[in-house]
Amino acid sequence: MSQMQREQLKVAQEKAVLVAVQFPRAVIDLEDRLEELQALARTAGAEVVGLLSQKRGKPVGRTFLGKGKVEELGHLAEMTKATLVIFDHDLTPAQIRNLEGVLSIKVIDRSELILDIFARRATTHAAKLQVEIAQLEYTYPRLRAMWDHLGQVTGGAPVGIGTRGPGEQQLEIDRRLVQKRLSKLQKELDGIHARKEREVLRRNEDHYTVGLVGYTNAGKSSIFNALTTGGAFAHDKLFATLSTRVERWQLSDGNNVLLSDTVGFIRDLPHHLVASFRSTLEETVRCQLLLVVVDVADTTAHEQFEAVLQTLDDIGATKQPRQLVLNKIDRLGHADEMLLWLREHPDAIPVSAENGEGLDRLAEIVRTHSIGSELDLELTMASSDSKAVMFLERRTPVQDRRYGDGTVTMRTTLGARQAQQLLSLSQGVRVGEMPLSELMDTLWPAVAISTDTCRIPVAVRWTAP
Ligand SMILES: Nc1nc2c(ncn2[C@@H]2O[C@H](COP(=O)(O)OP(=O)(O)OP(=O)(O)O)[C@@H](O)[C@H]2O)c(=O)[nH]1
Ligand SMILES: [Mg+2]
Repeated sequence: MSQMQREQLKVAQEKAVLVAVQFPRAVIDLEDRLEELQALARTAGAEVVGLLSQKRGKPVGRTFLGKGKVEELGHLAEMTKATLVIFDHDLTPAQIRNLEGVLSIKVIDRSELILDIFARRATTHAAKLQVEIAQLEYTYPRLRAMWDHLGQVTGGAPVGIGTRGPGEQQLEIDRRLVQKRLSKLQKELDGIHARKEREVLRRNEDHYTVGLVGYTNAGKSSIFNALTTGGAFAHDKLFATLSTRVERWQLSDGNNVLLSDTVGFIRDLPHHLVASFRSTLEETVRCQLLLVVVDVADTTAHEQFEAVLQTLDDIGATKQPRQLVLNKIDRLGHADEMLLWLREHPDAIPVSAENGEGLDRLAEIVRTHSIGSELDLELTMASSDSKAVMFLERRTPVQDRRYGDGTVTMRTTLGARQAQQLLSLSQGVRVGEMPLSELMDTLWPAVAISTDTCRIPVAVRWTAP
């Protein structure tokens, strides 16, 4: 079934004419729309042979474009020997049917194109499941509508309509079978989802988790590779990454966090795709800190940033603090663009995954988030308490050690989150005569410790008397 679905949508090796329409109040220029559509089409493996654009008040019901424009599209397709037309808009099944009737070549919309890319790139079991569900939900109803039409034009056996043409066998597929398939896939995906959720919960208890999010091609995987031992697939194609990868990010002071890289966002992401990719996004959405990566060298960087914020809201990633990361600064010709960003977002960190610029500063900010508000403290524990001793030696800047009767007292700087980690390793750490566990709320205000409500931690420095 999944093979069949993929074939129906195949865009690879087709010669495509791209169509974009500018409606009033559109936030993105026609040129930028077409450029992104070209990148999507190429990513899907099509050869772009022609572009057609138009500015108009609203779409025409039957064919989306006006009659004259449809004719123009027909000529363009003929001249360029195109085998496929891709619209930068979602079309209704009826519009697709009408357009294909007039043009006599395959027509697909932006969502179908994105689904095709996802289908080609999905490698993990979960990703394949998710794509198939989205295809069954989005594409299947459209194919049914078309089959009736194609059946009429070709006398029952639609041929010569390229890969969208369903073969006879496919015509026989019963809607009920598809429903059955859908519920089987959904059940399997729910199982994966539940397992993921448990994994994420456990991970967040043991580690501080940081997620990279951003528009597709912003450079998330490149940053991920620059900061960890790598292994993420980074490529100048849209949707290079389709599953989530988690690696340890070793910060310079001995602390480490878990960094995750995930699928990129795009404006007007097909609704079904967002829904079915929830389990992939879940790992990132539940991270304790989100690094929102923007490709500042892209002409539509601001619109991309808006689309990312919108998607984060849509998927419910609203609780954790966000850190804006301005990537690809090596590609900026002049500083103006960056200054604009910094004026609006003074806390943003400019970086280049390509040459490493700014990554140290990013690490420093993440460190501040991950260890929480810092306090200078004198901590006493049994010198045989190796877990606590090792933790403090490795993770904190111990300034001096005094040994007493089977005890050691260390002067060091400890963050709120580190204190929690320390407590999970040992209950025998004291501040003076008081157990550290009883002083937590007094030393660090509860708000700085809770992962949900944590905002940028205040750099508290307080020396125990
Ligand atoms: N010049 C320059 N190119 C970069 C930088 N960061 C990433 N790139 C390039 O941008 C392209 C996309 O990078 P990726 O890391 O795959 O982007 P992504 O955000 O993971 O993309 P998806 O997985 O598709 O969402 C690749 O060709 C990278 O080499 C940078 O700082 N400077
Ligand atoms: Mg990626």
